[in-house]
Amino acid sequence: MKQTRLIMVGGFLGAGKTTLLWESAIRLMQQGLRVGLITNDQAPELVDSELLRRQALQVAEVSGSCFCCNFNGFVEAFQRVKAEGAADVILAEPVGSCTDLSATIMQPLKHYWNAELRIAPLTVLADPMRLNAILSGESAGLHPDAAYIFRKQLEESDLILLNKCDLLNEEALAELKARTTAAFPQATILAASALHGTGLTEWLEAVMSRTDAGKRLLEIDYDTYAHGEAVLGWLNGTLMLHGTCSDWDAWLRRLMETLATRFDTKGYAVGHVKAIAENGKAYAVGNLTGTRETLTLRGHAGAGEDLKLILNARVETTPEELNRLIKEVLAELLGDTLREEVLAWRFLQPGRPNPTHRFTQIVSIQ
Ligand SMILES: Nc1nc2c(ncn2[C@@H]2O[C@H](COP(=O)(O)OP(=O)(O)OP(=O)(O)O)[C@@H](O)[C@H]2O)c(=O)[nH]1
Ligand SMILES: [Mg+2]
Repeated sequence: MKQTRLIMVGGFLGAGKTTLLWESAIRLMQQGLRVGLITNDQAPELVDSELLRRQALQVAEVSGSCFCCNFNGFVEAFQRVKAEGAADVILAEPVGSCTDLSATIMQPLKHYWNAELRIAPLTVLADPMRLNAILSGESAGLHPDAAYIFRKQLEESDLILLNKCDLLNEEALAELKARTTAAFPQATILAASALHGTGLTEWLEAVMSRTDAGKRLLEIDYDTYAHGEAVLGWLNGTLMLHGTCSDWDAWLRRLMETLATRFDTKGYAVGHVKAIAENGKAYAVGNLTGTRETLTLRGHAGAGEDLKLILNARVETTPEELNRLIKEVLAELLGDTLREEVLAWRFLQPGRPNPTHRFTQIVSIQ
């Protein structure tokens, strides 16, 4: 049986996983490989899936819980991707607040699916600003239990990819590499900028050739882990906005800036708030991965009468408060000239992680 290479890319919310998957998928396809992607979230209506599908990539979504709590859903997803596209490579992105993947995903995959899959080392992406704070024993603006998840993700990794290296000078990058190596000696440390495409060749070489997946099992306190997830309110919404707007980019910018300012004023730490504004083929994307200065916008949605807006927010507050605040901001920005039609709207608090499998021994493969 022809084996499919499976590359799992974890890491905290906003670390750049989807950006890396997108850029890597394109490179692999340019080498003539057939590539499938699997995204994951606590609820459907994902900006990530929408973005990846816009690049004509084949995407399967596992939503409703993380991969580890829905192992069978993950297996169905990779089988569907394989069947539909005869994929040579599958790139998979777990929820950014998920950890203990080695025990709950990597070991069961090696145990049950070794004949079908060649599993790459577990890569964990890290945002350098957050990582620097975590390495200094701080919580990177997050609740200490959310910071605990960030640390555990790195602790169980086979390979740490320091992402967003375009934001660091050479000296700062060398220092971060040295500190990361000292703190997480089990992992290979590589650096990249998923956004600008640097460092990806070396990472792709490692994950396309190595099979030392899941070399380490975590010691983890599930109460702290569950609380670290539960401090984040989660909101996924899809809206159609009707009414004439001469500049949807400016509208999206105002939406993201207003949200950022409200979260900062209230002292609600942001995991990741992302929005895609789609006006037919044209689209713009906004991302907020912390306080207001982390806000970025790209793409162009132009002008027009109808806009599809998908909004995913993971913010440290209750889901009810997150819903109230986002609805309030939307109402302000819609004013009298725009009308909203809600296509989907969910807000929730992630439930306690309850893995389908949890192996307590490393599975060795030939
Ligand atoms: N400067 C810089 N920004 C990056 C890089 N990679 C990703 N980003 C930005 O980081 C933000 C988050 O990127 P995503 O790829 O959505 O992050 P993610 O890890 O998939 O986030 P979740 O799915 O919410 O966990 C976006 O604004 C990206 O443009 C990078 O190499 N450099
Ligand atoms: Mg993502």
